[in-house]
Amino acid sequence: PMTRIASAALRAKLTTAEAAAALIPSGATLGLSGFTGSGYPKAVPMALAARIEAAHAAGDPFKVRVWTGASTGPELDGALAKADGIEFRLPYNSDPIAREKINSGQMEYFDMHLSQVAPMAWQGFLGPLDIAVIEVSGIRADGALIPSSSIGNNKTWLDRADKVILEVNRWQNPLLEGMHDVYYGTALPPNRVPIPLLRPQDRIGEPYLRCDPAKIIAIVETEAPDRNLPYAAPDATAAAIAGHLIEFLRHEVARGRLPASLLPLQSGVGNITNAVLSGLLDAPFENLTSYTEVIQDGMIDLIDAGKLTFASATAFSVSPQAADKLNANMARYRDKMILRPQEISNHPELVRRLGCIAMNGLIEADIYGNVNSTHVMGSYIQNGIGGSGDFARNAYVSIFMTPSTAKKGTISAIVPQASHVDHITQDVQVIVTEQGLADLRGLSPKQRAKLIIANCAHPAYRPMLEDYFRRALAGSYGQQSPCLPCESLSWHQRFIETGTMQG
Ligand code: 0RQ
Repeated sequence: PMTRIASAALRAKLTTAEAAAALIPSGATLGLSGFTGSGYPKAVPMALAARIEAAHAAGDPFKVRVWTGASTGPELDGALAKADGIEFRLPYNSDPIAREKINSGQMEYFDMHLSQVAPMAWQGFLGPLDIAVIEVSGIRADGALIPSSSIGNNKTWLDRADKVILEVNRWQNPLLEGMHDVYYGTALPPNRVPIPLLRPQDRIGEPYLRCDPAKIIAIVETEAPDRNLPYAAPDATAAAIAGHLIEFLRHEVARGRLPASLLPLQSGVGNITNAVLSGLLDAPFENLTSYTEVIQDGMIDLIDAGKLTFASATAFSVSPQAADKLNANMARYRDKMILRPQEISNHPELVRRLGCIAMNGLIEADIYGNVNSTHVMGSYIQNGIGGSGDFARNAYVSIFMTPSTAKKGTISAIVPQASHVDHITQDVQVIVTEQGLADLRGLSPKQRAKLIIANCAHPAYRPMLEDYFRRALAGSYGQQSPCLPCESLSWHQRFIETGTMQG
């Protein structure tokens, strides 16, 4: 097959994945590409995992530190976690093997706001970065790198790492070239300037990643698909959530609080938020745009239907079927999409300026509207905060949605007190479940509690919440956010002990 490395000087650095992995020493900090299952290196991490397993078998405690864009794929997080090769990882993870290692205490994990990873790495707060391992879709004659199906933190890893290993993946669509917009105008304080982006479709950077060729120690060619997971087909619960949310958006347009084409949409990860995008297919909104982190199946469907005119993100996060459709028709999609570094796709300045409508999933919310997006029973990490905090705090309107119960009804998603808080009540303006929607804007904590219990709680838990709130009002130390501290987390303790929150 034709090489995608147009630079003869760089072609001379071609080698095998095994030889590239052999250049990575134990204890190294690696900056890897990859964002929600797209654009992650596939061959070198697998070869590194094999090397780590052999080292462990020989009694050598080989481990590396892993920085990525966000979640990657089984060939990276899965393989390295399975080999017990990850000492520390940041940011967002959704790999099931890594999740088990983290929750059993075998792996350190720091779940950061995704917009903050690159600036904090650059500021030096995270320590030195030894080797960047980056997937690209090609290399130009002048050495410029053509990014792959995600950008994530690649610009920063390439800039900051002492050494660079590249994977050039022939599977990636050649038409990706030109779709990216890499902004090199960031600076550290006190030299920061406004980011000149006013609309989701604005181009403010260049289509290629720069890399000092002297730092490149190995290049590996691959031909391997991104491994994304399919989304669950929207069920009745997801459809009901989408219905309430769309009704709310229609109402906001009718009241003149949102333009008829809405504002740039941010849609979070997960089945529920993807189902809402499907719901928008039949909704009366036209000329929609999105300024978000990932382009999901639902957004591609909205583009096909002529409803969504433009999508800006840092990565694709699509099912295998949607990836096939995207790749077969890239010529049609490529001028309707831009991929940017995640510090720009998620930048608080830009989310606030554009007025994004943030729509994210949650694990649990309490009666005052504090949201837990990450920890089951306060201690077990599901995925991570991801970009939800970047968007929720800075959005025009911040919406969180969830089924009202989890695990076959044994868990209420609405609880007296959240067992962990990712989004404080001020960053949570609307909560939606299949039961209904609570518009919390401008309400005090007690007013919020009444609305959330009445509109969002499942009938099996609503009387328990009403009873708790009544007794909290009567017996609380203070009346601003009434609380019975010994009881407010007892639902979680009951679940841990008996397998259900039901009394
Ligand atoms: O686990 O599959 O083992 O049963 O969590 O839950 O209901 O399928 O919902 O896929 O929409 O994910 C918050 C996890 C929701 C996601 C979360 C269990 C549940 C199931 C998934 P099983 P569902 P979704 C911004 C976007 C944080 C990051 C973020 C998330 C699994 O939205 O990771 O927002 N968000 N990034 O059973 C116990 C509960 C539970 C529970 C759910 N109360 N107790 N388990 N689960 N609620 C950035 C972007 O733009 C991308």
